Amino acid sequence: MCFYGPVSFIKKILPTGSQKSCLLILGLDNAGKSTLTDRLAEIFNGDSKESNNQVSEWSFTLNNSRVQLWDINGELKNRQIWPKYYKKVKVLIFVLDSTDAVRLSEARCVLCDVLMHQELDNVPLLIVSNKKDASGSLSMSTVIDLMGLYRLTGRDWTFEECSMRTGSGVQEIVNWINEKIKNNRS
Ligand SMILES: Nc1nc2c(ncn2[C@@H]2O[C@H](COP(=O)(O)OP(=O)(O)O)[C@@H](O)[C@H]2O)c(=O)[nH]1
Ligand SMILES: [Mg+2]
Repeated sequence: MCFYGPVSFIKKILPTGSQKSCLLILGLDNAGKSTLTDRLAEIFNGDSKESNNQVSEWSFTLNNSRVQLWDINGELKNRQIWPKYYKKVKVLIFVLDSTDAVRLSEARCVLCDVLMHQELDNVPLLIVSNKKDASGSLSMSTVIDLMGLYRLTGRDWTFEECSMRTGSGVQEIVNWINEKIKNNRS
């Protein structure tokens, strides 16, 4: 099923024409995107710009640079709005639920589809394997294997294990964002 909302609503949730560094957080529903977004918003002292069922938008300052963060809903019916954001994206984070082996194969297809978009060719990618605190969380090597990441070559990508619940790995994500936003400006 596809999402067809009123034009005015779609315009409202699309990115505006600012020159900010744009950070996009994608992944399947229930992966932990919004929990990560809340943590980042707190750490970076973000201002909430928009929040509805499709997208949560934040703005913050990082090393004197304005950063716009979009956390977009990962349900199937909402994934068709993702490409509307790709043109402006400078940094991409893709969140996985490391406890859900079945949906990792779905995540693999979805990530593969995302990376087919040429607008994202030179965009640094961080793949976050979330929920490391939970029982049944799969090892890094298993997640990499199930996601087929050994085939992901020719682009700047990194893999990070974390738990949004305990906070483990969050600092590494923050460091990665800092580094990539800094590189963006130079
Ligand atoms: N155990 C555990 N649960 C988490 C973690 N991160 C998020 N969750 C839970 O997973 C569910 C989905 O999280 P949410 O951020 O809404 O996912 P989203 O759909 O990707 O935005 C919520 O019940 C969260 O509390 C984590 O690191 N560990
Ligand atoms: Mg969410």
